Amino acid sequence: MGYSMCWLEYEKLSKKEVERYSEWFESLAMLGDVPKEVVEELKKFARESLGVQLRTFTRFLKKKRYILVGLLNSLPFDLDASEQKPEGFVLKTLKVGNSSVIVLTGKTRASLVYGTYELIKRVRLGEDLESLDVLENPKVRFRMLNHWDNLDGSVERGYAGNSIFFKENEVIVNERTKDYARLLASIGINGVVLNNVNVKKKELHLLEPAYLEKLKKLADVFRRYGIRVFLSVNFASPMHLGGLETADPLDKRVFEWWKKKVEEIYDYIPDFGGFLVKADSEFNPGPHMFGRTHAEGANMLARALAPFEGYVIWRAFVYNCMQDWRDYKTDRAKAAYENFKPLDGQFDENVIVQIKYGPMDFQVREPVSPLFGALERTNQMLELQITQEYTGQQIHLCYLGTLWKEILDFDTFAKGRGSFVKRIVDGTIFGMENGGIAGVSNVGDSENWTGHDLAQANLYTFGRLAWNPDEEIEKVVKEWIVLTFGKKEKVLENVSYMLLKSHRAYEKYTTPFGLGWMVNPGHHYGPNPEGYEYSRWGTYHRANWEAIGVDRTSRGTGFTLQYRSPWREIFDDVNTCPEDLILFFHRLPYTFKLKSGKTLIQAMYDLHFEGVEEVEDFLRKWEELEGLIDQRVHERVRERLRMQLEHAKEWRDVINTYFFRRTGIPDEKGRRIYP
Ligand code: GCV
Repeated sequence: MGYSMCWLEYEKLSKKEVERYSEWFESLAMLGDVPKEVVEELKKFARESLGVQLRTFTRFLKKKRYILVGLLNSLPFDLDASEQKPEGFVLKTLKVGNSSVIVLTGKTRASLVYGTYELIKRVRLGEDLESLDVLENPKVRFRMLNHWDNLDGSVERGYAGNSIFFKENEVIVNERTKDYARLLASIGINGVVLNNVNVKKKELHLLEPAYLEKLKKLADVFRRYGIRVFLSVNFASPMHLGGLETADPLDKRVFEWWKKKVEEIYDYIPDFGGFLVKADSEFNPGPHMFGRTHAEGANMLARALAPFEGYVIWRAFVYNCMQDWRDYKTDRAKAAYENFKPLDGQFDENVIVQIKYGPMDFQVREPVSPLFGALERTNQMLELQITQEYTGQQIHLCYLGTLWKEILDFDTFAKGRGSFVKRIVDGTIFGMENGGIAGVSNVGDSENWTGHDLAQANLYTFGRLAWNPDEEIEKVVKEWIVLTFGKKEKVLENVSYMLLKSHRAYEKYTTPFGLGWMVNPGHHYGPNPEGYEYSRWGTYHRANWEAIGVDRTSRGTGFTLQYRSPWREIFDDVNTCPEDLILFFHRLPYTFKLKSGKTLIQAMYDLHFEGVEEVEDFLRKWEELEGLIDQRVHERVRERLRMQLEHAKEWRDVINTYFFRRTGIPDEKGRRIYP
């Protein structure tokens, strides 16, 4: 096969487990229309993990134990389904005559697929099946992966090989496509954007019949697993493809062109999800070019898609990327709010505004974007970056679940206490039901899909949190480890330790205190304290000999004023601002005293030394697992951890040296810093 199946490798279970579970998996009763994917998956698991052949029947059985699958309306008995949403499933162990039956049911094909993976997962985690009573609904409507894949097979910000969808301008549909769909369905993903948001010349043609025909084949595979496909589109497509001299959203000819195009797409892909649009952003065309608003642009596309239940996902990543570094008034952090807040209430129902988690761009730490909670009458989708552009590019171990959890749990106070980001994207706070969570995919055609084997945990966690943002992160981590490496106590202990500490460690040895950005321009790997200091991207820290940071308070750029109370006051005041964001919001002298009593500069030095020590610790913990984990995986990860350690030292020394040379303030502990 040439690639692993990540958390879906069905390894043989122990003898005791086989005894405990196999009877269930000998017989499957199917009532009505049961997707073949469900049967295939159950058979595969029964065979590979339990060593039994699952036999299928289309009636009730006399067996002591068996599984019964059917859509809710095919079941002859009444299960209270009032709480069940279209994608939700029920898993219930019932007594039927003398039999004990695990009933898996739901309202749609997708619900049965989700329930199948849940049942298998429970067995692999060693859970009880005798008294199942599960009703699970996804909390979030759109659970999406955004691929930044290009037709030539390259992946923008991809660190796991080439695209699994495209190669040399061809669309790839093969066994791996199906396996990818299986992986995604097993974590509840229901939408995939196939191509990069930067839609360049070649990718424009994805909207043409020659490509649509091939994309149809991809969509046919995904559909069977409950996943709709979406495309990123270039707003100026009517000009490039349709020969119009304008793409003005209010021009009738433009709308007609899109309408026709959309009809054509749905001829090929009847459940096509819709468009993702990066407009007026980083040189991509958009409605501003024609003097129109983002709402006018998005709604025009939305009206073409509405008859087919298609959606427009419109990115809020809009800012001036031609800033002059000498300009102290413009603050990039303010841009998304300034562009979109005034449009609240103007977007159609099938438009979703996709907002990056922070106001800048996927840094290791940023405050949560103030746009969440500011938009009250707009569908909102949270955008996370699973691919590790600024978080170590899948060379560094950087588990992102802990960060994502903090973001989802952030209380915007939009409608008083409890207005968490997760409650906004799940529609609870403002009743906007078409919300979602999108993650920029970290997948490529490498053997382990994600480059770093442990980066699979990020993909897994993303799906689990998108399905249920209330899930406890420790539980998700444990699940992933057991499903991936089995139940060995030591593996569980060491790997969860490593994962749970890794984001903070990365933050410590790179850019703590919300600084961000001190990376090499372009590829964004490795330290470069002034790499973005004199450029046009609006990402400055303005360090001089006595102070560092941008004053984003009400006395400075005013960014804090975009937050609701009490955050605006909390962030505004240096005494209450969370210290891990203190340099995002404040400009401070290096001698500023932190709550610990340390000066900022000393804390900066300390964190950098600590961060490297933590990576040494990760490496030790991993070494201890030799012989307990598949040898090839063990070697691959060890190799990456060694590189991480080297590169973490580079970060430590470059950043510490930079600050020492700026300030002349020595490390109190006398450690080596290069003068
Ligand atoms: C796809 C950052 C990345 C770009 C990316 C952009 C975006 O600027 O560096 O590669 O483009 O974000 O999210 O649109």
